[in-house]
Amino acid sequence: MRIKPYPVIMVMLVCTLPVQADHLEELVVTASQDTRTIDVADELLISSDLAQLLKRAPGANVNSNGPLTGIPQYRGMYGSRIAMSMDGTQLAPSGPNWMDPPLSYAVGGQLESLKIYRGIVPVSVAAESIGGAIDVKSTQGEFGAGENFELGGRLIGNAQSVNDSYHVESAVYASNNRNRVRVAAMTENGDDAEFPDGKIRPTEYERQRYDLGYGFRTGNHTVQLDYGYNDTGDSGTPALPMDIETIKGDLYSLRYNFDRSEVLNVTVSLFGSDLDHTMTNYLLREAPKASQWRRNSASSDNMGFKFITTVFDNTGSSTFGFDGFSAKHNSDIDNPNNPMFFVENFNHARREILGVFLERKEDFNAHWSGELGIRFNRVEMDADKVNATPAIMMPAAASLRDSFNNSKRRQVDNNLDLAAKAWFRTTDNINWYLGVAQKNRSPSYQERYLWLPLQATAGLADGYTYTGTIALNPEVSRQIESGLNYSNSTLTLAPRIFYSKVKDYIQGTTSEDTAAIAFVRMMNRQNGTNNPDPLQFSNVDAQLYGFDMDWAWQLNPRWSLSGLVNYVRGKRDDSSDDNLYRIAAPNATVRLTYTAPAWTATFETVGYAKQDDVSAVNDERESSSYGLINLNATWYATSNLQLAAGVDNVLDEHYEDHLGGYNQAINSDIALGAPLPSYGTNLFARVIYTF
Ligand SMILES: [Cu+2]
Repeated sequence: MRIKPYPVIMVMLVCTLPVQADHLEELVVTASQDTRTIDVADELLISSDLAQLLKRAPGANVNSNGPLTGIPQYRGMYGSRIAMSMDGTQLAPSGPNWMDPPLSYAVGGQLESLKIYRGIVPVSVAAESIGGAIDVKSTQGEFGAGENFELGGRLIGNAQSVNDSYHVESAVYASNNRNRVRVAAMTENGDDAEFPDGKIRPTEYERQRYDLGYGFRTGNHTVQLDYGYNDTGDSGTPALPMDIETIKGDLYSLRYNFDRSEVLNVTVSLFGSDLDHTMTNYLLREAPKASQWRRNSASSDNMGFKFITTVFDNTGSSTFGFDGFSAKHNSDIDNPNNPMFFVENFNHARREILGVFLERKEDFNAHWSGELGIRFNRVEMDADKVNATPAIMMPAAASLRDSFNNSKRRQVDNNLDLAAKAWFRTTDNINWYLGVAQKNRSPSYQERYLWLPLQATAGLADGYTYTGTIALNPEVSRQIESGLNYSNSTLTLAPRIFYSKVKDYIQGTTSEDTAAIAFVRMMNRQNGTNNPDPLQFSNVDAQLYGFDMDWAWQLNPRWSLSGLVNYVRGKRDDSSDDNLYRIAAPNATVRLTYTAPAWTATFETVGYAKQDDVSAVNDERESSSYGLINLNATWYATSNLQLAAGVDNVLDEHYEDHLGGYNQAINSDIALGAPLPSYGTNLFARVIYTF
């Protein structure tokens, strides 16, 4: 991938506003003071999992349970702690194990940019952003200059050797000065991936995606209507107890924008999605005996809106607005060999959030600037009564069902978020930064309403069954971070240190529910399994702290060096001295890039330290250090044609990503419960043709 040092002007001029990628087409990762924008079009991402791109921003990483399931991690927080928006819309995954994380609904080639907020997220950006925020923008096509329609488009194809996969997509845009239309389609397919000692089964995947968009513009007003259809077929998730059979999703959004540059900007959006998902433990992996076949049919119905207004004045801008999002989840388990068997895993589990916010950005003078934000959120959750065959047959399960059905399941949380940031520019080269915030996250529906011990944990993939706790408190994080942005004509550095104290951090703890423990032990006797006693989602206290930095050094007009350094530590902050689970190991990346007029080439080394700060309660295993070498080159053959090729893991290193989970599928090459190995040497090539 190409990285050039961020020009001096970027850090200097962009005091409070995120830089738009299109202003700086040269850059792959665009830095502003508090965001990193990855220009997806220029980015050489071959993986079908867009989340892998996050590894190119400081502080970010990915929890992976399969080839399509990357769950963003940022500074040690992950899952629903990270807000994710796509063109201003959001969605809740249909899978109770996050087989379809929100980011999996974004299609690489149709994206303009992937923006990661650095550290404390402005309250205007997302309702709940305790751990960070990611903002994805798709390419809508540009309005034309005159009344005649112009046609353009893009064709992208790539292939990789490690899993014999291909990916083909095309987008066609037609537009004049008032109308724009977009039609796009994508198909991709991969086989089980190889590692140096065999194959990782099942990691095959198949997915299709279709998109339609229409925009209308008159004067300063724009209306945009978008529709997307996602169709994922058989796809493996070896770190989880089941594999994806289908994920079918309809995504809608309607957006109105009024934009008078530097005066007033108003956006109103309405959006929704209908996501349906099935998964099984018998189609892609070796099936258990007939009585233990399980199929889970799950869905989420999502609806939301956002109204946001920004008024600009001489010294800054004020943003205010309100937003809402509601998600309704169902999840039912059956056994195709036994029509009598059923489990109502989640029955109309609902989560509704309404928020109102106010934010002020101010340039006080040539040296000082700041941002102040306040947001109030009201979260209301509820779930309907449940039942299951085990609850009819076994007293322990009956007791769990009855206590769930007889409890007050409706819960309301009132959460106050605050964020304050200040920048102080001492010289033309250095900009100091200090930020403090209080951020909340109300529990997920799994954390509150998982009534029967199951591995339905939004993708924790620790192999434990869990039960929820209806009365959980929201997590409250109090955060402080500091750092500086340094930039001269050849060198850019942006180090940050951060510390968060999280009150009521939600973590699985050893269950004290005798019915839940009895149920798991009884199932073990019945099925000949040896699942450990269950965990229960509980409020504990935690702290997370660390350091991250990206840097770039232009050696001369042709050669540049760039890289990342990340360190995060997460541990309990209550009577337990345990560590937090699934925290990225310390790591660093260094890239050497040669840039010629028509091509670039990059030599990349990635090093991960061992992770021995592991969670005892999650039975997390320590992981070893490793180093990788990756190579790639891009040739801009003509103004319309771009060719790229490369090799990842050149030395075919056998290594285990600490965030890659443990094997739960029978495989002669990898023992059950062993850490899943990462991919071996991968040759890849990509063609982009623009017309
Ligand atoms: Cu699933």
